[in-house]
Amino acid sequence: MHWRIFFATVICVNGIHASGILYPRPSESRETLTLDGIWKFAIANRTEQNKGFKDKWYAAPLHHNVEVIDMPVPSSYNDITQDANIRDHIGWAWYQRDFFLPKSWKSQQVSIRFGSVNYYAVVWINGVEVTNHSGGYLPFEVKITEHLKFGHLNWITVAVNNTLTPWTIPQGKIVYHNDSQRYPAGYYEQQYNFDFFNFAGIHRPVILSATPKTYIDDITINTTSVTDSLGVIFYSVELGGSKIAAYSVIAEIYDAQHRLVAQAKGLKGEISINNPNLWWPRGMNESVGYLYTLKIQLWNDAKNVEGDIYRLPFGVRFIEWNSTGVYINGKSVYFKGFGRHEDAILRGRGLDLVTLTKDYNLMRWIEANSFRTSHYPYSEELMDLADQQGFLVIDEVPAVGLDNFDDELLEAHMQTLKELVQRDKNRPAVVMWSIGNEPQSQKQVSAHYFDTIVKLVHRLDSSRPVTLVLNKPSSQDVAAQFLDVICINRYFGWYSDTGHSELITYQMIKEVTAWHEKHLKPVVVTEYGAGALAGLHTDPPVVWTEDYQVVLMEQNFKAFDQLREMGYLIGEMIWNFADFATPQEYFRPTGCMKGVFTRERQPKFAAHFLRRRYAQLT
Ligand code: BDP
Repeated sequence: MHWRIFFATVICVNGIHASGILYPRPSESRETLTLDGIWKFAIANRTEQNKGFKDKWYAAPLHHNVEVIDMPVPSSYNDITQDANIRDHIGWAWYQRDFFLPKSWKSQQVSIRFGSVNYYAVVWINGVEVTNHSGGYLPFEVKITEHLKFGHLNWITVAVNNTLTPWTIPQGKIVYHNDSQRYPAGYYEQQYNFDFFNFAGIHRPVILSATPKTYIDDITINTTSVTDSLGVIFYSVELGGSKIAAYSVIAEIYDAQHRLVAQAKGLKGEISINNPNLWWPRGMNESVGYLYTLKIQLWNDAKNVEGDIYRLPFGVRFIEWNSTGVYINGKSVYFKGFGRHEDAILRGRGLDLVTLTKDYNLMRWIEANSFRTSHYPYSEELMDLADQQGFLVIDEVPAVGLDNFDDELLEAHMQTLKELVQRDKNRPAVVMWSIGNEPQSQKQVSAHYFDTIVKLVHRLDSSRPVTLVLNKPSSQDVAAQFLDVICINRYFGWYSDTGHSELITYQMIKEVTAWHEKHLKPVVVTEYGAGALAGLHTDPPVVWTEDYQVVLMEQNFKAFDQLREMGYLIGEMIWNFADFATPQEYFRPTGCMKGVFTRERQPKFAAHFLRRRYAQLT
């Protein structure tokens, strides 16, 4: 058997998102209906992975074909039951539920949108396949009007497959064990090149939305210049539907008090805002995270009636970068923040508004100003709060630990970046795109690969710098030459010279200096840290204690202070914000314990120590 068998029935549709992926927001012309809630669920048997397709589980109520259990959406399915087979499942899982539609939607165009499904998804409405998507952390949407029934029950079925291969982003492989002394015939496991648990399922909201038949498909907004007295923005709108020519476009800008401050007509153009309230990140100005609203309205001139309306929040802020740093509205930025995970107890990677809100409260308490979406795009609900609360975000795709660089992988990687930029291009919080984490960037073939990727991202969005998070020695790496900003992960005193905290300051200074001298580019240390079991103490400190975690931080801070003074370093992000789930390993006691908060979001001593530092860093 070959790994491809697992998703033999999936045809990967590249370019599915050439069109817009605006978040479904109700307006005078738009309505939404959530399909979140309890769905019916079953996993496919390990030895009969394709049975659901063969027996058409999507064509009838799921319980007619297989024993079902209840499964909350959104959530990962892994930690919901007592069953280790479900936790560790590899391959197809099936979800199904029913729904009714309001009659008023009959004359509208109806779409369904998934915030994210990890990794492959196939979707059927009333037994008809309507779309499929590959890539676990980004939204996809499809129009389903013609497949819907009004006045009758509708059925939706989703098949989800979490198998990772050498050509998925991130990569993984299915390994068959042929040693019959140790493994029964046909035994296989999923292996992957990263340490976070590969949670699976319908992870983010499922939303039905109704829009007029001629509709606003996409909006792009960019700040082109700012001064104290004038902010200039450029907007453009894409329309969808059959009668586009009958409509004209009105663009209006409202301030946070809902006052109209500027307007324009047409599909695209420049709009000037007098005395703008700029969008500032935390700690750089008294005004933080100021958002305007761009209201786009269609108008049917012949009939003199209004058409579709969409309201998009946006910030007026301008990014520049050069060899010395990244600048927001002309002021240089120092990133003080975190590498993180979307990882919630029981929900796994499923959207959890409680954990999400608590995390922002903790990040504000500790006086951080930034985070990286390590190692995949986070939910739109989470990103909305970054915009509102003025956090700087390094927005990363799930290209973690890449170790071969062929054209098929390049294609998948580019598709992920297109989808990420399409989703997040209008967010003021996003100040840098990260094209991946810790690739084998010492391999010569990766040079052409990353050159191609960086050029693509610059083409997709020229308004933000591009980075890649590196962990190979600067003398061997071939990717940094293409980047605007260099990000590095370094675990001195932990993965190397374990326990030798006296070497950390020296090694970190040498390391960052080497990168800067080779490339003359600003450097962010995006990961450093030590595992610490909450409550474990020794003196003198040894690894795994809270005491050693703090000593390691202290030694890194000494290096950061000097490097900042030298003008090399523009940020420090500790690994990790909170402890998180990993696959089972004898060196990971239930997870990665490098959090400054526990997985329950309680502070380790490190959190208090970090808070003192972040409070004094400006
Ligand atoms: C780094 C990875 C990160 C891991 C960390 C660790 O980027 O995802 O969690 O190591 O091992 O190399 O703690």
